[in-house]
Amino acid sequence: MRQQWFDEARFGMFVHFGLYSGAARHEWVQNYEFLSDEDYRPYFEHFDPDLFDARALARRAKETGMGYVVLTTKHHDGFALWDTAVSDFNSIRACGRDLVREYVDALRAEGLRVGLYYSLLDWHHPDFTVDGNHPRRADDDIAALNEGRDMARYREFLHAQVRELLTGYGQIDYLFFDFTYPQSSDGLAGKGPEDWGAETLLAMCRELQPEMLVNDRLGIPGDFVTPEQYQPTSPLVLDGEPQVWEACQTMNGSWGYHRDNTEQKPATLLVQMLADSVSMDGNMLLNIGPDGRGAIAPRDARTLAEIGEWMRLHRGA
Ligand code: JFZ
Repeated sequence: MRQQWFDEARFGMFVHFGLYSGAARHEWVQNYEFLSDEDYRPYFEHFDPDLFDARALARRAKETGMGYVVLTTKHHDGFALWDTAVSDFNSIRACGRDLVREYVDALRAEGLRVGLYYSLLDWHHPDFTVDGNHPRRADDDIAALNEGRDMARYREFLHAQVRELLTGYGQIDYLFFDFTYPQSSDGLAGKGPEDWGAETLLAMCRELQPEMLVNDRLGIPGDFVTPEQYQPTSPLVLDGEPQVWEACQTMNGSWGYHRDNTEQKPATLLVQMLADSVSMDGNMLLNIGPDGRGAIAPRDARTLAEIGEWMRLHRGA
């Protein structure tokens, strides 16, 4: 069974890190505040993750009792944390580092499974059409803005980037695509499997990384389903088939570092949620958002330490 390691691990760490971490007010900041490329540029110019320590991160995940980690290689803002050849909007250009390389090496050194998150949305790419989820959705003439934009070209770019991730970094165990939205928040048309070339993309994943688990947010069935921010109350079954599932959860309501968000879930609650997931045959992917310098926020570090303590006491061998 391809997903045996995933079933056995039950608990993983999600890491949201990118330019928005420097803004420190939610990973959708560019969208929420209607920021143009120019407005957003300073976060690129000043990106300096001097405290991003992949080894420390991997050790932290392991000490918390987690079996795998999932890093945002590119979030909706389009900024790539690796040395991508198809865009200059990447971490090599910003700070001279391939953070995906550092991350993958660190996980392997700690014996953890390697997960990547990749955003299907891309607010930076000039061919990604402006829809209701786009930072420029409030522009006067969206039709005019979209005239030169061509999702077929974006698709090529998207497939090229995923190919880079699946060929340049050895074995990848897990891929989280994000996400398909038939309608965006204000009721405008969304984007779906046809926009992503989902079937072709999934076939490429199978070809390049046959053992890799792929989630369901391409809008076509994958290897596991991804309830977000809620806990299923029974095992998930579809057409009589038990589903492999993973709930992803934030510590405080924002995925990217949010300095002033203090609604931290206590470790006791998170442990309860993990136990609930496991009892319903599911996994839990618990998120941290390192700050703009790449450091794990002290409040998150404390929570992880408390969970780790519980895991050591109660998980057994
Ligand atoms: C997405 C992102 O927009 C968000 O920033 C974060 O990365 C999260 C893990 O994923 O948000 C979603 C995606 C899908 C759903 C809800 C929020 N959904 O299917 O309900």
